Amino acid sequence: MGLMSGKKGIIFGVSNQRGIGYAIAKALYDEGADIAFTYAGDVMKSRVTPLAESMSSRLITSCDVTSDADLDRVTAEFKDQYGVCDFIIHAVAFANRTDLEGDFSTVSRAGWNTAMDVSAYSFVAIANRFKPLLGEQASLVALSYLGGERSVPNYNIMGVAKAALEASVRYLAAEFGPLGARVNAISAGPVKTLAAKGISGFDILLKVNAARAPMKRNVTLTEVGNAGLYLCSDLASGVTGEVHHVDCGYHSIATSREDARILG
Ligand code: 0WE
Repeated sequence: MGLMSGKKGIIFGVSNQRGIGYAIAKALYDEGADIAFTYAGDVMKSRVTPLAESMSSRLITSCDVTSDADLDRVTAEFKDQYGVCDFIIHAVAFANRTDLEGDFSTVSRAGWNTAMDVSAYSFVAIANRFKPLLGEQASLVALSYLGGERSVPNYNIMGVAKAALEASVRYLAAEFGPLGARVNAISAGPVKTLAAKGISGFDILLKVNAARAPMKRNVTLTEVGNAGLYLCSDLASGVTGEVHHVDCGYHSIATSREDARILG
């Protein structure tokens, strides 16, 4: 009996085999979960479909999370196909490339709104629509990053969006708790995924994180996937409103031994 056997849910934001969304989906699938997948656009359709089929998915559908009509349709499709929803994974984020470099204060109103809409509001909009479908011990999980709590060079508007996402996790946890549903976030350390491709300074960021983290390395996709499995499973039945760091301990240090040595 797998940890997720008999549980049905949906994942937003799988992009390819090297992403965090896929890593979580795989960890859930390997424990018996029945997973619906959404993709944004035709390029993603061709990438996500074989991955979803490899997990015998019963629903693979398009979803632009900035479209209320799409969210309504996807919710209806899920209800028709599965009836009850036991878990929701939100692994969606987007900011304009130009807003992920240079000075934070140059962000435009439109750039701010895009990042907040795709990366934070969408989680709340999905949670609201799926609320009537949630099973008795449902679990909602969003993906965050330390840049939502502290400034990280170039993360800029995405940091503001992750702060909003993490606050939304707490408000949703308060609202959904009485229904028996839990709402949490995973704050993953940096991982070299499609979402990180071409981001200026990302390789340096990976080096800095590995050098300073208590575990002296970066987190793996499998580790983030397993954390997603834990939060979705009944092993985490007492956990809600939490931002769970899966980052080899990087968030927990202020000054590393290396910093002290270099500057001392
Ligand atoms: O949340 C993220 C990245 C999300 C993301 C990625 C892109 C790349 C392509 C959002 N929007 C876009 N827009 C694009 O056009 N991460 C946690 C990964 C990440 O991104 C960074 C980081 C880290 C870490 C950007 C700057 C600095 C650090």
